[in-house]
Amino acid sequence: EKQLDLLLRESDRFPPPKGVRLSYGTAGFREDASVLLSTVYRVGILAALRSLKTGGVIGLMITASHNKVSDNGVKVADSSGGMLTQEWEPFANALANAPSSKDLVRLIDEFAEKENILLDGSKSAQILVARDTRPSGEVLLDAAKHGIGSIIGGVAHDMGILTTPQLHWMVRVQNQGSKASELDYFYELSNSFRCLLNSNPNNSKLNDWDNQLVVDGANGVGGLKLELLKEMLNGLAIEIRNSGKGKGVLNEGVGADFVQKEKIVPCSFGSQDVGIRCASFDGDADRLVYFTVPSESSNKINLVDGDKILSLFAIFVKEQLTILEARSKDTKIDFQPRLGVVQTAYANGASTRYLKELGLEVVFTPTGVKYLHEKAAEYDIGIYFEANGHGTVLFSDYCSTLLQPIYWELSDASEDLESHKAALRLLAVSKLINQAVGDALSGLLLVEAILRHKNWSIHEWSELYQDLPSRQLKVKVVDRTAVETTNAETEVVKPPGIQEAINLEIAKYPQGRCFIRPSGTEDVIRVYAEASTQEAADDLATSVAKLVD
Ligand code: 16G
Ligand code: ZN
Repeated sequence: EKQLDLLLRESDRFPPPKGVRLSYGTAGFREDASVLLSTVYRVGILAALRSLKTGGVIGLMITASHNKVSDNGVKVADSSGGMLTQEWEPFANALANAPSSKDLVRLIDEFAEKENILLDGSKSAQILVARDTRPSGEVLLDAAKHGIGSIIGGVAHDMGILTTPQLHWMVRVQNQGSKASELDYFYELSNSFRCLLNSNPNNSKLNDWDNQLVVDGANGVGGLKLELLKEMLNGLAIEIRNSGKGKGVLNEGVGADFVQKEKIVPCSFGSQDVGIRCASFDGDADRLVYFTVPSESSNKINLVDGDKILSLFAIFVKEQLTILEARSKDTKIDFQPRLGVVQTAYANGASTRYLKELGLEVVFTPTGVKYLHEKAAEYDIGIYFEANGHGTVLFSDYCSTLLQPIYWELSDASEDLESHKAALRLLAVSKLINQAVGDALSGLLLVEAILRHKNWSIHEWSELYQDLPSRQLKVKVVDRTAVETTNAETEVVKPPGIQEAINLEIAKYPQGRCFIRPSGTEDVIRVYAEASTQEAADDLATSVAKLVD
């Protein structure tokens, strides 16, 4: 057969590396870039098959996010714009690890038959491919195109250098039948941002808004794209450092992961920034954290992490819903959306407490965007964030279809400007904030719009609650799969006895909380501890780490 011959011939050109076992982890395949050629080629095949199966456009992104510049990785955006369906992960693993071209072709043939995918070229497969700024990205992208081309009917659309969330957004929007170029993305963000500013209750004078915003672009794609978007945002003064245009190395001493884990200033920030509102992206711009530099004498920062961004978004959305609810009798539309908040065990205990005190429904999932996203999608408005800065706000179809008519009815029926503004604001948020995946660019604009709306400085925002002191450690292990957890990773079920020992440690510390989990991206067991003082959190983490060793 033509198809299988083509696959056999092409895949011979991309032999798999010896002695490397690959696994489609929480964020796709990730390794040293030098061993990834065959993997990326094979993921190209997978993306084409996925497109044939769904009948939609699929995305293929080449990035290793916050990891070092010599690493790279590949992940697939499903036709919804979200992560690849978990049902296909075992197939992804089997493909990547097939020892020979023959094995590979047999796997594909069997899988296609099982999934009823016709390999006769009768349909086309459309894949958007993109990469971050890593130098290794170019050849890897080429390998991906070869993979896509190895499926008859496979068409690769090279989108060049993008942030991961831009690619997810394009896939989602294109499958909804709308235009989805980079310019369309920038228009959507800047228009909805402007709309939010215009609906400001204080009608705050743009230029009066004294404090500057300085953004750390992690020397990556996020800084480059913000430079472009910035031009379309009049009224928001942004200074971008580590923009990706200079000499700095991607993710080296910079970026959201560094800032959040080390809690010290990134390169090119320092005493000149004391008190100023600063933000940091990760290497592919799907994470966002804020911070301030508290004093000239140290390099420590005051971190405003994903939990606080989540809290800010939740306050704002809830406020708009409350305004709408008060006027609901003015519309014939019955609108009672369920609002939910999704966190992981890494969320600072103080944030969870704060959110619950606001009367919000808070639920937990294991680490990894795919789990949080799936859970948040169960609500009419679901807000999810990992403490590390990845998150977004999801609006169900129920919401997006009702908000527009509610807005019109309210504009006719009431003099109460606030209520129809509230509907307008929620509509604008649903357009501004990326519905496919967490997005540092759109998250940044939403934070900025809400701070203006509330007339809050970063300090007022940061003081919503005080984080409990926490400590993270990692323990290198031979086999991380020996540890199994349950209850959103808060309890160990295997090996037996460990959880009881952890509980005994926790009991020694006031407000103590601690859990261990196998990393989804490295061969380590991670330890997280929280307690009323930093010393206690450190001690708790250290003693639990010893239990694992
Ligand atoms: C990946 C995940 C991130 C998670 C992290 C945990 C995605 C897109 N990214 O970067 O959400 O926080 O892994 O890493 O899902 P760990 O399992 O090594 O702790
Ligand atoms: Zn990332």
